[in-house]
Amino acid sequence: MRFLRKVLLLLAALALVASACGSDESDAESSDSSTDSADTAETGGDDGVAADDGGEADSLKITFLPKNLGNPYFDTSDAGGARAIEEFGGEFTEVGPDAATPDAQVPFINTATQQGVDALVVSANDPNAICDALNLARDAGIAVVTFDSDTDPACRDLFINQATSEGIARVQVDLIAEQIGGAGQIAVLSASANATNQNAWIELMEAELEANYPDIELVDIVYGDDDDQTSFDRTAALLQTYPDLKGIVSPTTVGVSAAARYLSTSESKGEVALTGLGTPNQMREYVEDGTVTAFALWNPGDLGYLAAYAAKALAEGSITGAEGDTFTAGELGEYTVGSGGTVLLGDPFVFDADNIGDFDF
Ligand code: RAM
Repeated sequence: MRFLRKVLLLLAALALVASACGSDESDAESSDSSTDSADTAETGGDDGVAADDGGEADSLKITFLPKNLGNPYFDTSDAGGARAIEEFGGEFTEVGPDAATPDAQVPFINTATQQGVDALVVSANDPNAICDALNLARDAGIAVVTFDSDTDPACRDLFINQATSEGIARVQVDLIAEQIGGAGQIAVLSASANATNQNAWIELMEAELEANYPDIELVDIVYGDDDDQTSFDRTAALLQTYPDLKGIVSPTTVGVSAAARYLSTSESKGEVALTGLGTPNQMREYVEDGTVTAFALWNPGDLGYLAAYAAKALAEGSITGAEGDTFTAGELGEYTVGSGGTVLLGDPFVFDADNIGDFDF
């Protein structure tokens, strides 16, 4: 099997070289914040891959690829992944682009494929742009897990979903409705225009508004690209363009914290409500100063932790990603693969002034 794997890796590497020739992608901008596992990775030979019989791996090499680096949400989720990988004695690496653009992740996937890692854990910036690269990785025997933001399901083995999309949409709509008294104009400040997760949530938010809140009008959806300054500027522009705006929903931790920072020193503080998906540490000061009353999220650390254990189970061959497969995710316990190759972490959680002090992430 090792020979077969090496042949597959070689073929994949050749295919990558061929595809790189026709692409303007470059590794020049690559960032790698690996926990420096390279030494151990090499001294153990190139088959940290587990036995095909599902036995324990000596040292599984698992690479986390977030939407972008420098985003505290992914710092927390990837730290959860690193903790899990340390628990089971694998090697954690984190790589990623600076900007959350559709195909910025492709060179990182290709590099991981050439390196012959055992598993890739990816939050996709685009449902299709990274598909071919992911499938090349899979052809080379690498387990591909998406978490947080999925690709086309045909390009991965499992998606680790933070909460149901319906639940994430509903909690944000209910929060903004409550905060603006059930009527008036609202806008959405999203992440990047192609983000699979935000787009799924926005579509369901629109349906939820239509079904249950006829007096709320969604006047605009703008994109801050999960970039702090862009999100800050988009917030300013929204307030200027829509003087009657009652509220903003930002389903991204980068967007909601940048919008809160803008609002907190503007005339609109307390006049324009803001909610969405945020981390307690980024939102704390805005809850304390009254800019924001409540927002939602899940535990990103648990999400990364669960994704790492799912990657381990796939790489070891103890699951294939089929519906009904079960695996144990360390201290989080047992999980079952649901339909469409997804594993659900749990329910979204609402943070407010009463409970935010209990959280530190
Ligand atoms: C940002 C990213 C991420 C999303 C969170 C809520 O950090 O867009 O994908 O899940 O917000």
